[in-house]
Amino acid sequence: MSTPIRNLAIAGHAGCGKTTLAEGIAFAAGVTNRRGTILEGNTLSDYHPDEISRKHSINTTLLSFTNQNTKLNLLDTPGYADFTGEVRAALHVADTALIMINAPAGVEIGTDQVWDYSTFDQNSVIFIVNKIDAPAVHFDTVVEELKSHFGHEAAVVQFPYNAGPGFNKIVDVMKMKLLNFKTDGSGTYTEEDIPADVSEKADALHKELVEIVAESDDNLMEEFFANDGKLDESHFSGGIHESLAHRKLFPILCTAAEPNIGTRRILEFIVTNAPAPDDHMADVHGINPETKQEVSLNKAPKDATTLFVFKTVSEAHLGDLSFFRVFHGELKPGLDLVNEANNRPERIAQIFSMCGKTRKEMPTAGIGDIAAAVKLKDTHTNNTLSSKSFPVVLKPIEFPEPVIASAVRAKNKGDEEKIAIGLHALHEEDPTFVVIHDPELNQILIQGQGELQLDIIVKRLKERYKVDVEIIEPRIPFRETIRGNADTRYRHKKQSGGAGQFGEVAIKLAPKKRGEGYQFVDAIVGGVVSNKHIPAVDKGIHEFLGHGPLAGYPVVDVQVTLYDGKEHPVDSNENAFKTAGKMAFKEGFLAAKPVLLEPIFSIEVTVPGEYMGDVLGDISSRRGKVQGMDTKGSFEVIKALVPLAELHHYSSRLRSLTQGKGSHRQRFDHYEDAPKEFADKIIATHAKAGVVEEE
Ligand SMILES: Nc1nc2c(ncn2[C@@H]2O[C@H](COP(=O)(O)OP(=O)(O)OP(=O)(O)O)[C@@H](O)[C@H]2O)c(=O)[nH]1
Ligand SMILES: [Mg+2]
Repeated sequence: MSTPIRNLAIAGHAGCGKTTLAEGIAFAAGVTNRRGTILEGNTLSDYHPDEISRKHSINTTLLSFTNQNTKLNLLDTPGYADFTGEVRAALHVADTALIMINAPAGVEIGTDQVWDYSTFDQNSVIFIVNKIDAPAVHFDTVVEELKSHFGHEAAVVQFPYNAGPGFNKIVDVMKMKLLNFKTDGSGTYTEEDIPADVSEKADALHKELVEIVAESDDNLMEEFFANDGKLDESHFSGGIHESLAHRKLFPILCTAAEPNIGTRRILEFIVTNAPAPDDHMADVHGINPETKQEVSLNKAPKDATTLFVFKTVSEAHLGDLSFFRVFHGELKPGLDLVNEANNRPERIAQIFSMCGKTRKEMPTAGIGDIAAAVKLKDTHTNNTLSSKSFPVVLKPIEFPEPVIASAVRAKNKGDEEKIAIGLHALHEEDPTFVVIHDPELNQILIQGQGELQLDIIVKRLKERYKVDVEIIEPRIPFRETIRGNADTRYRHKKQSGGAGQFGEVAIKLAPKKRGEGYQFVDAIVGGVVSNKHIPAVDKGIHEFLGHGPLAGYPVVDVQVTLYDGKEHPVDSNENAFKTAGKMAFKEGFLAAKPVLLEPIFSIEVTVPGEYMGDVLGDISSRRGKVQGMDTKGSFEVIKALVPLAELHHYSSRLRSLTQGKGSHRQRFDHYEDAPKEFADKIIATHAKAGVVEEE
């Protein structure tokens, strides 16, 4: 029989202790004989130099190891909002989410976020309340918060006996024992009787747990009553496993990962109770790329293989690694699969079991397993590889939309192409990082989840592609339009040597509604401008629309009516009418109360209530208009409209205003007249730049 597998992702708000816990679990499983720490920078999962120097995780790290005859694939995800794409990807392939909470802080915005992701992916959830050794820990309050945020399926399996500094005793209401942990960092514990002062509490919680689990196991209640209101741990197992797999129970456990209290019991708990891959994903569906019909992997032939790539890493010392989960069949080196995204064949070379930066060659990866492959030719994150006999595309990871944009400029001329190649490769590695070459603004825009992510991208670009760029403010895509009407006549006449140029037009300009665009109306009567010249007028104006007369930005929403003109039998031609149209338009536009339009974004800011005042004040100082407020759990959600020109660095500002507890999303909403003073500044800057250009 093949080894049972447990796929777990540790997720939670930044700094709650995920990496420290992962280290403790690996240590308890015997992977290492010395526990690394964040302070010393020697943990298994934060091995990247950026992670060591910044003291927090940037990448999801896979720690695979075997314990008690079970293979654990533990994904340690970063908590910082900038790297939320890593969390989404990890939860997409994990069966169980270990959602960690920083006890002194309670449910934070990052907790809520990962909960939403785990709900989306229907992961089993185990809550781990960490840092119980910190001063001022109110465990019961955290439990209340968990229940009110995530429902009454959140049930206590453990509570601390001596919370606060020196914490080392946990009451386990599944075992109905006091777990007394050694304080020497070894993580070992002895089981003792539950002390009398908490026995009533333990009994009540034990009963609560039994009642929840009994919903998935009919016999449990009878056994419970027959046994004097107590159930042996072994009787729980089947029920806990079932309730977890069906999201009927979200057990709450507690730890102090740093001093290694509680960790070993977490390892035992997940090995025994966490769902196996086929408990959680019993029936995976995908789309047959040929028929476009939904297909079930359960219907795939036994010898067909399907795998999904959820992460790509390219590092100098590791080479290109594609992290995957096997969803059907078995993977062996030499196997030929097809990448359904581009219909190209991929031959699997070596496959590796990963434990941080250590990799160990595997002869085979079975169904449900998570591992890494090297040297895939043309496979990226979110691609499905499948056998020819059963082509399928699995549901992709839904990466979040970018929340910030910056622009980059090469420090050295001539590097542009290398920069483009490098940024493209970095996007393949991290799909939440988006590169756009904006021809209108003539800038390379880089977009992502936060400034830290973009800083790291720039650093990687330098390290790997040896090109230096600086991050600059992106130009704002202003627009120009008119608020009034105008009527102008323009004669273009040139008589210099040879053939002359003659074209005269009279046009009326009128504003149109936002979004209606440019419209040309031919109202010539009596053939004063002959049919063959009329399109030239339109064309001349059209060519001009890209660079408006006010400040060089595209012109939108103007109606132009050509109602009169004159032509010359010899000198009139297309060019003459193009020029006449253009010049008439320019004069008319400037006479028709021209205005500068600026893009307005709608933003949604989520913050704990206590920061509302500061955040609202900041929004109004950015010329923002609040549209509404809502409550989501213990957070306030503010909706507002803010000009893009005022949103630069907003995510960092919000982070500092709320001590990292606020987050925001933004998207383009509409264009609006820029306030006069602001518009005048932009127009003046443009005029100055124009003068420089002409010099
Ligand atoms: N007092 C105390 N400190 C802890 C505990 N667990 C972790 N820490 C400390 O908290 C800090 C953050 O720990 P990490 O393990 O890096 O937390 P993380 O959740 O992985 O952080 P990110 O990956 O950046 O989100 C480190 O300084 C740890 O030493 C704990 O149980 N008690
Ligand atoms: Mg970490």
